[in-house]
Amino acid sequence: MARSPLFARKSVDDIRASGEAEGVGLHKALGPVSITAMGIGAIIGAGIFVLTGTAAAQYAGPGIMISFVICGIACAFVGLCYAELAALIPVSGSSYTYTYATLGELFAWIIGWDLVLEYAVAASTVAVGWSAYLVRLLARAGIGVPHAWTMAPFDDPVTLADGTIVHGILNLPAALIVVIITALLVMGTRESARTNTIMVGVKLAVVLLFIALGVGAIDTANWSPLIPENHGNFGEFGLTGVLRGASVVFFAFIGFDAVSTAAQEARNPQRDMPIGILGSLAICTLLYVAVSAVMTGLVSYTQLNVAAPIGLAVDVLGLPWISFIIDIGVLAGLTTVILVSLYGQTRIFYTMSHDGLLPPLFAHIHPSWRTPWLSQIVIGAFVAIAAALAPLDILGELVSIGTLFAFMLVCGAVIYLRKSDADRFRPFRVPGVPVVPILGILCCLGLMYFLPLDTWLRLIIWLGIGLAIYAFYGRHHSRLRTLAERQR
Ligand code: ALA
Repeated sequence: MARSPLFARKSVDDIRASGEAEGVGLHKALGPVSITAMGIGAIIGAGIFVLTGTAAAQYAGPGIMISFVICGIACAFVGLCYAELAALIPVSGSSYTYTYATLGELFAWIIGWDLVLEYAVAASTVAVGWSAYLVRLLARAGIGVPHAWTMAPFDDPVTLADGTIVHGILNLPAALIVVIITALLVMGTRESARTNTIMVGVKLAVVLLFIALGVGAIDTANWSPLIPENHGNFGEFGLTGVLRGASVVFFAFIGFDAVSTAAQEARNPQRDMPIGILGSLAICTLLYVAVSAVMTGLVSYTQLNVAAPIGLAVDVLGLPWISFIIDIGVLAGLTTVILVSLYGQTRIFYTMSHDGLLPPLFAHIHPSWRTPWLSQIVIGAFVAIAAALAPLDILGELVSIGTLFAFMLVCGAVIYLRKSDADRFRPFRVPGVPVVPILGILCCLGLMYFLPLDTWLRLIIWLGIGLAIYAFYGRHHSRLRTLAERQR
C-alpha cells in the first residue's frame, strides 16, 4: 500500500549516504574521552546549579536525591535507545533524523519543531540561571544591579529588606549573555573539542569541590524527614512530590542525547557513541545524587527556593573565597551549556532546511566565517527575548516536556527499525527489545504526567503553531515530496 506523502520516510540508506556526503569535510577528531566530555559539557548546567533548589523547596524536600535516582533510571532506558540509533545512523540531526526514518515526514517535522524547546528554550533557561549567578558575583564585588533589571516582568515580585516591592522589567544579563555567545558563534568561534574538555574540567572540578567541602559540614537533621509529609495537594511533598521533583529536575539530564549530533565527527562512532552517551549519563547521575544530598544536608530545603542554591549552600561553609571560585566555575559551566545549545539548534535547523522543511535562510553559510550566521542571529534573537521576558520555572518545564516527548519517539524508533530494518548490522543493540524501549516510553510518560497542566497546554500550543507552519511552508517545500512527485 502506498504511503501518504505526509508519512513518507527517508530510508536508512539514504540518510547514511547524505550524511556521509555532508560530512566529507568534517574532521573526525573525536574519541571516547572527548565525546564523553562533550556529553558532560552539555548535561551539567542550570538543572543542578539552579532548578534543584526550587524542586527541593517546593516539591520533594531532601527526597530530591530520590528524584535524581528516578530520573537517572528513566534516562538510562532512553540512553540505551539513543546509543543504538546513534551507532546505526551516525549522522547529525539526532531524533529528528531517526523520526524521518521511522514515522515519516510529518512526525519528523513535529520532532524538529519540538527540539526547539530542547535546544533554544533550554538556552534561555540556562541564561536566566547564568544571570542569577552573575548578580551574586557582582554583589560580592560590591556592585549592585537593580532588581527590576534582573527579573522577567512575569516573575513573582520580590520584597526588599526595606519593604519595597519590586516588579521585574527585563532580565538584562540573561539577554546579554545570549547576545554575546551568539556574536561569537556567528563569527566562527566554535567550541573545539579541546576547549570543551577544559571547560568541562572546570565544571567538574567545581562540582567535586562542592561535594568534598560540603560533605563534612552536613547537618543530618536537615535530611529528616527525607520525604516531608504531603501538604494535602498533589505533588507538594510526599511520594507525589518526589515524582514531581523528578519531572522538574529531569531538565538536569537533558544533553546526553546531544552527543548523537557529533556522530559524524567521531573516529569510531559505532563504538564511541554508546560509550559517550551512557558514560556521560552514568557519571552525571552519580554527581547529581551526591550534590543534591550535600545541598539539602547543608541548608534546610525550605530555604532553597532561590535561583543560586549551590551558592547559598556554599555560603553556609563561611569560606568566601571558595564561594567566589564556585560562582565563577558555575558561570563558566552555564556558559558552555548555552553555547552548545545555541550551536546544536542551528545544526538541527540546518538539516531541516536542507530537507526543505524550513526556509533556505537556515542553511545559508557565511562565505568567510563559514557559519550559519543568519540562522544563528535569528535563533539568538528569539532566545535572548525569551530569556529577558519569561520566568525560569515556566521555561524549564517547557524544555522538559518537549524533550520527554522527543525521547518517547526515539524509544519507539528502536522498536520500529528492529522490524523495518531487521537484518541491518547494529554495532550496539539495546538489550531486551521491546521491553527496554517500552519502559523508556512509560518512564517518559510518567515524568510528563507529573509536570503541571499548564506545561501540557503550552506544549500543545507550541506543537499547534508548528503544525500550522508545516501546513503553510514545509508541506509545499519538502525535498522528499518534490522528488517523489517528479518520479511519478
Ligand atoms: N542539562 C542542561 C542543564 O541542566 C540542559 O543546564
